[in-house]
Order: sequence, then structure tokens, then C-alpha cells
Amino acid sequence: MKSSTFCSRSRNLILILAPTFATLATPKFHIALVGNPNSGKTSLFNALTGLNQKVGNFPGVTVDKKTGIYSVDSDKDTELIDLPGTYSLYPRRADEWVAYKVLMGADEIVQPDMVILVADASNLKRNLLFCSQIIDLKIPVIMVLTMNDIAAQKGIKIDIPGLEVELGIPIVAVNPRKNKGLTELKRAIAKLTRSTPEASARSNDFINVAALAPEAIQEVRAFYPDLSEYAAIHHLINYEELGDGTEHAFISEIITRTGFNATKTQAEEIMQRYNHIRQVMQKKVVEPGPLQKKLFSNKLDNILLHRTWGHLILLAVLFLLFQSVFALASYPMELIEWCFAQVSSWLTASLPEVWWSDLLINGIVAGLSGIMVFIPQIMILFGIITMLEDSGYMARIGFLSDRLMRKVGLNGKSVMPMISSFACAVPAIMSARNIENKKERLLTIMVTPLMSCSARLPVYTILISLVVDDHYYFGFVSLQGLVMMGLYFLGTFMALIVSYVLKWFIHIKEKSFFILELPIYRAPRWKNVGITMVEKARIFVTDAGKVIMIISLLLWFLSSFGPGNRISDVETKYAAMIKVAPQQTDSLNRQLSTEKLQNSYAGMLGQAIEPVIRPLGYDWKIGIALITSFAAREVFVGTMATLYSVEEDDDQSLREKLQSATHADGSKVYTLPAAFSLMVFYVLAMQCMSTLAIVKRETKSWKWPVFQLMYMTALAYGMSLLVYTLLS
Ligand SMILES: Nc1nc2c(ncn2[C@@H]2O[C@H](COP(=O)(O)OP(=O)(O)OP(=O)(O)O)[C@@H](O)[C@H]2O)c(=O)[nH]1
Ligand SMILES: [Mg+2]
Repeated sequence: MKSSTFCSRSRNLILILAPTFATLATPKFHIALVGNPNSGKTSLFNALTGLNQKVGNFPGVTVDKKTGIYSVDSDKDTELIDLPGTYSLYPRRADEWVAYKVLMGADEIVQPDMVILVADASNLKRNLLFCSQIIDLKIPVIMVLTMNDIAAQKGIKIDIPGLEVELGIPIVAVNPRKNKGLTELKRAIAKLTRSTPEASARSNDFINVAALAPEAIQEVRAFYPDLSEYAAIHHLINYEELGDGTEHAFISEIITRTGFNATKTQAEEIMQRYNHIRQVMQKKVVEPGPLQKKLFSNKLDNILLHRTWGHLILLAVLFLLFQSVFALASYPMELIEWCFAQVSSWLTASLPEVWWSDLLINGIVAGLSGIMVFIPQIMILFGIITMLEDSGYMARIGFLSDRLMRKVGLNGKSVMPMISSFACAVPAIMSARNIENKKERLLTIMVTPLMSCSARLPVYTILISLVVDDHYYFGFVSLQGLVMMGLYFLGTFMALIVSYVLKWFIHIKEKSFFILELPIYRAPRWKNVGITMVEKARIFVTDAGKVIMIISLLLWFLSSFGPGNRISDVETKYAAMIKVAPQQTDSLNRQLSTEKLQNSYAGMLGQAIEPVIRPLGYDWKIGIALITSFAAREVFVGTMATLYSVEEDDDQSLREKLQSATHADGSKVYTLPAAFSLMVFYVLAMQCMSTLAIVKRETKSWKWPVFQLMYMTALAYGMSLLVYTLLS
């Protein structure tokens, strides 16, 4: 009857129960950080490991397990595991399951030897529920109290030594934001790792667990004596997720025989815990009366969450966000562009005219400048989003928009993934794990990529600058910024529409609710904002840069060479023509480059798909860009840079080159209708391999990413066609 997986898991539990002697010999010691959402786990993780995992001032920032090395003793490496926040040991959301499985020893990769329980001192009562459950699991645990500064502001006083006695575990007060109390914590960790298993695992229960379901617990433990009584209850309740087929049969048989009732046991357990917690709080914590001074946050919320003012302020905040991305970034962008133009003309003048100088100037430098110009915009966008998250305002946006979201089948919690998708859809889609309801989570994942991510910024910027005047209303509202905002708005609007339509076709029945704890307002940590900005710029340049460089190089090759003798035939033809009319050398040379490009591999490819994209107002060069930017959207600009530098040999900026681009009949390529049609295409099309990959991972099936690719491409094509037809 005994199953092998259950055995191996029991062994993991033994490891948890007896961490010291067994694990001291092994090089790695694992400490898991757990606690309620937004209690400061990741801040502490970063302070102890020196890493920079994402911290934010709203519940549900961390949605997956993250590990980092922290050395307690010089001779022993300790691995710290940061986990998603959980309110109790009864998981409901996908991210809570991640933490739960680690704590139950059911995670394949991570098995903790010790737990650091992070508890928010300003919300101690609620945090103690989870804390008491961990205590009853009998895992060696240290409790870390964070937010003591806020507790003090609220007038809360905690008798820490007294609480240690009541709970029977070591407690350390820290402030990970200010690196306070870390020495004491390190000392406590070192002490606990050295103590005997008997001393480190607490022997008495917080509540009388055995009495909750005596018979069933006894039967499970008769077979698996290493499980604590409380762990046995969890195996009885969640055996379907925690064990395999044999264990299912074994436990369900016990349940039938003993009449174990999961709901009743759980309700009874929670009630007993709260009773005990109330007593502990009365004895060891002084809380101010309800009439005590209100926190600054509550006063601010009276305005920011106001029925009318709240929504107006929200619109103003979003308006400022887009205006600053456009207006603030324009100066550094011009500077970067100018620098690259200088470098490229200097290289052209000083290098011999051979194939490798052509590759260097028109392949590498052109591709690189295509990436670098957008660093300022990316940094500003990420900076502002980080400030929104850090200050606590992001959670308010969720609150303010819950009603609207609900109408289209989403949830107030969908707003955070959607807004962070302005930066990048990949982490945004992962953060949807925070949404309890399966249908709402799926809908959020389906529509999140419609929000304009930072990779679209380069495309929008360049196209807007081609067809929209650089005009300012009232001296500060930029027209180009307004158009940019319109594109972001279009993406958001379509996301809501698509969700509204899809909700009728996705059938998952589950209760929906919106519980979002509003964090208090905090000043953004400027270091965090700064690090995020630099880090995102670095990732953009390296990750996107790699793809762009490879594709630019490939394109340079494809657009410089052609099948058979096509290119050399063109060259011979023009050489003869120049001989006949040497006074036209310049214009003939330009025609030569165009015809060479048309006869290259890339040119042929673009011309092959031209019939499909002609109705949208695009030419074959845009066609090539559409193909290459399927991998990642920002490749568009790089592709254009490469295609136009291969063709023309002067030091015009890409914008100027595009501005003067013409069709064969001499008419301009980038007319207003064509540029808008192209922008709409980029707003709505799914052109990102990484997003498809993450959707596959989060939905655990190919069905959804494939569907997403199809509906978004069809939507993009249809809407672009409509825009082009209406405008021309
Ligand atoms: N005032 C104050 N703020 C803190 C303290 N510790 C953390 N914070 C802030 O609390 C917020 C939440 O911190 P995180 O580290 O992201 O919290 P978390 O527990 O990892 O949150 P989830 O991943 O969502 O579960 C951030 O804005 C931190 O800067 C503290 O001791 N005092
Ligand atoms: Mg976290």
C-alpha cells in the first residue's frame, strides 16, 4: 500500500524535522521565507542575499519561488528561498500553492530545513494565524517582525520576549528597508541551525490539533509516523494535490472509514486558533483604541479612493505617465541618435570600402543605434511604474477599477498585470497567479498582451515622429504624446472588449470575489526605482539587443546577397549605364542600391508577401519588418535601420530616411494612413515569442497561446485594414 513518492516525501519531512545533524554534513542548508503577502519577505531576502528581487508595495508581488545564497557560517552555504505570500495554510491561488507545497515538503525542487516566518507587526493578529499554523507543523522556525516603524506610528506596542514565551519560538525585530536588526537575525539563525532537533522543533502545539480529528490523524500517523499531527490533517485535506495515486487511495479510504470532514475540521481549527490568538494579543500586545489617531494613509485614501475625485486623479496620473515618457525622453534620445550618426559617418570616412566595413557600419552600428535610442523611454516607463507600485497607488488603481473590470469578466486584481504589461507582458502574465478565480485569471492572461509593452515604444515613437507634428498645446501638452496615449488607450480598450466577448465562450464555473488588501502608502525607495530603471535598460539592451543584433546581421546578409547572378547582373547593368551617362552617377548609384536590395533574398521575401499586406498600405520593406519582428517587436526598428542603410549610403538618421522613402511610382511610403495602419497593427498583433512561451507555461496547454496568436493577428489585420481604408 505504501507508495514510493509518499515515502520520499516523508523523508523530506524527516529532513525538515531533523535538520541539524543530517544536514550539517551536506553542503546546502535551505531556509524558506514565508508569511502574509506584502509583509516584507522579499525585502528581507534581498537584504540577506544582496540580490535584487522585485519588491513592491502591494500583496502578490512575488508569485514564484526564488533562491539566493546567504552564508551564515563561512564553512556552510545556506540557500534562502523567497516564496509568494500566503494568508493561511489553506491555499486558494496559484501563487499560494507554490508556497504551500514547499512548506508541506511536496515541492520537487525545494525542501526547506528551516523556516523564517515574516510577520507584519502593524497587522499582528492576522499574521499570527499563519504563524500558529507553521508552529503546529513543527518545523524549526524563527519569527521575524517587520514594519515595527509603522506599528509604532499606529501606537501598537509588542512585548517581544513575552511573545517568544507564548509562542515558544525565537522572535527578532528587523527593518529590511533600513537594514536594521539583521545582525540579531543572523545570530538567531546560526543558533537555531546549531541546536538539536528536539530544541529547534517546538514540542507543544499552539492548539490541540490531535483533538480535531483524533481517529483519522492517528490512522495516517500510524503509517507515516514522521508527519506531525497538523501535517497529517493537511494530507487528509489536500491528499489529491500532495500525493500520488496510491496515497490517494490510501487516504480516501481512511476518510471514508473515519468519517473525516474537511470543512468542519478546518472551521473548528480556525476558530480555536483565533481564540488562542486573542488571548495572546491581550496579554502581550497593547493596541490603541479605535478612536486613536488615523494614519496618514487613511486620510489620503479619502481623496484618492473618492467616487469622483479618485477616478479623475487616476486619469491624471495615467496622462502624466505617457506625457513624461514622450516629453522627458526626447532630449536624451536626440543626443544618442546624434552620437551614433557621428560614429557612423566617422567610420564611413576612415574605413576602407570593403565588405567587413559595410557589415560593421550598416549591420552592427545601425542595429545597435536602433536599440540604444530607446533606453531613455524604457527607463522612464519602468521608473514610473516602479514608483506607482512602491508607493501603494497601484493597489488603489485595482480598487478603483474593480467595477469596470467586473463588467467585462475580469477582476480588480487584473489591473496590476495589465498595467505592468505596459512595461512587459511576460512578468505581467505571471503576476496573474494572484487572481483567485480561474476564469478571471485566464481572461486576464488572454488580454494582457494587448496592452502596449515597452517593446512597442520604439515602433510607435518612430512612426509618430514621421506623420504627427511636433506641436505643443498650452506649451506643455505634446501632440505626439497625445497620439501615443491614444495608442495605449486603443490597446487597453481592445483588451476590455476582447475580454467581454471571450467571457461568454470560456466556461469555468467558480465563485468570484475581490479581496485586495490595500497597503499603506509608502515613499518609494529611490534606490529600488533607480536599480529597476538601470536593470531594465540593461535587460533591454542585452536580451532584446541579442535578438536584434542576430536578426540585423542575418538581414544584412539576406539583403546584400541574392540567388544566382541576380545581384552581379544588376551591378553590370548599372556599370554600363554609368559609363554612358557619367554625369548621372549619383542618381544611378541610388537606383542601383534599390534594385540590388529588390533582387536580394530579403527583397524577394518581402515582395512575396506584399500582396497580403498591400491592402493595409504597407510596402515590401515593411513586410520584411513584420516577418522579423515576429520574434520581438522592437526588431522592427533594427530591421528598418538595416534595410535602409544597405540601400543608402549617407549619414541621415533613420527617421529622415523613412521620411523620404517612396514607392516605385514616387509616392511617399509613410503617409498618414499607412503609418496609422501600421501603428494599429503593432498595437494589436501578437509578435512576441516569449509571451507565447509564458502563456503556454501558465495555462499548461498549447491551446491558449495558439488561440491568442490567431485572434490577435486576425484582430490586428482587420483593424489596420479598417484604419487604412477610413483614413485614405
Ligand atoms: N515601513 C516599512 N516598510 C517595509 C518594511 N519591510 C518592508 N517594507 C516595505 O513593504 C513593502 C512590501 O515589501 P516586499 O518585500 O515586497 O513584501 P513581500 O512580503 O515580499 O510581498 P509579496 O511578495 O507580495 O508577498 C515594500 O514597499 C517594502 O519597501 C519595514 O520594516 N518597514
Ligand atoms: Mg515578495
